[in-house]
Amino acid sequence: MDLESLEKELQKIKNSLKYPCVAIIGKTGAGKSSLIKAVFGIDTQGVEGIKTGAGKPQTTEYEKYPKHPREDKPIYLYDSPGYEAHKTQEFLDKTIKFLDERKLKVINNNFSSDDSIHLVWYAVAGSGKRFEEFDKTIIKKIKENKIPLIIVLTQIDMLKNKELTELKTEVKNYVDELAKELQGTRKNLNIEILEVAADPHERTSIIEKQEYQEKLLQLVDKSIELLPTTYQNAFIYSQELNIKKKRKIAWLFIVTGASATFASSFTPIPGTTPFATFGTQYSLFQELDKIYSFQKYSQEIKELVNSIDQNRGLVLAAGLVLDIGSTTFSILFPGLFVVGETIAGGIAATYILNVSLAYAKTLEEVSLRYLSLDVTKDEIFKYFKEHFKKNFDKYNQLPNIKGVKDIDKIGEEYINE
Ligand SMILES: Nc1nc2c(ncn2[C@@H]2O[C@H](COP(=O)(O)OP(=O)(O)O)[C@@H](O)[C@H]2O)c(=O)[nH]1
Ligand SMILES: [Mg+2]
Repeated sequence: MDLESLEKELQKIKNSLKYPCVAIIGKTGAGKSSLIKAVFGIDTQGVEGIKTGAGKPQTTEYEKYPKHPREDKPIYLYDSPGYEAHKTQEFLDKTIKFLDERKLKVINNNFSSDDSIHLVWYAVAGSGKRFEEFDKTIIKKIKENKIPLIIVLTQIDMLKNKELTELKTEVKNYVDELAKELQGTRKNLNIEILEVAADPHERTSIIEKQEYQEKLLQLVDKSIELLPTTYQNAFIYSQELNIKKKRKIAWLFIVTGASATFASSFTPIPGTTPFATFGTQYSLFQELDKIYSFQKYSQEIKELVNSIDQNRGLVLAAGLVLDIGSTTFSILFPGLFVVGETIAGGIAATYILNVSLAYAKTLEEVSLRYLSLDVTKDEIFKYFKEHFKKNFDKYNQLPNIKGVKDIDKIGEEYINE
């Protein structure tokens, strides 16, 4: 397999992901940065483009973050600028201007992507316990500009049940009033009201934490639903809470790797060409690492790969790196040394499919298990190894690939598993 052409193919997939633009608007201290951190794992404190929080220089303008597209998170975020309590009017003016400059343009029934905002999360601070006039003004503007909107009641762990109910009722009443004014309904105007606690206080019980996690997941799912279809995949890729939905994205990359391998008829004969297949595998793994936000561990896996004696080939490579017995490989490819050219691509593709499905599935399991827990790297690696082995054995049962249709079928089963 020609590594360069595979990388080109993988790049094409990445280029096909259209970056959604999500604006997170709300008062200073409403919990916007905490929300961004919880959903996307992006730390905006002190990062280029977004500087808010106590003691940090505050930007006074809406700034797109990041300034340049990032490969590991295909998304753009706008965090509304921080402002001092008495400068409400200034904040309001800036926000209205911002919304007008970037309203979602509908051209021939298609949404144009240039500089428009595809979704707003409007944060209403639970801690403030108040839904204010300027909140209403901004929300109205968002809807006049036809931007899908989720009103997010934040920091709900700081509210008593009664207070939360009151705040919710107040917001709902306003939205209904607005819907009437704009001659629509909450539903067809694409307005949702959700509640979260992105960074609950330390005394929160584990059960409550899980409930809050569930609420954040609802925010993610609603966001996907409200986004124009073409931006959904990149959003799924970028968020870190709905892990299962990522399978669809992982498959886009896996199928590319498998198909390219199939087409190239490359034969992964142990002892002769291990690194070519490893190249395919490694490029794919790197892409999968990003989808599951596992990049910080890529290096370690790479070091394992590099430590392998090249001459001992794939059998040992697979065995050493990922702790699989070498027999697995000979069972997978019994006729390896006698097959003709035409089946060769099938064998290579079967191997790539097997190993990358096992890898993606393992990342999924690791992510689900450690989603909201603080665990050590060693624990993650231990869990990873065990599960990879199990998954490799499982996908090893897949029939050998004889054509591209076989690959599609495996994909369908994997996504719906
Ligand atoms: N109790 C509680 N505190 C929160 C929550 N979310 C954020 N905070 C705290 O509220 C403060 C402001 O949050 P931040 O995300 O910086 O707000 P921003 O100014 O809107 O970006 C910080 O001290 C956070 O730790 C939450 O869900 N519960
Ligand atoms: Mg902030």
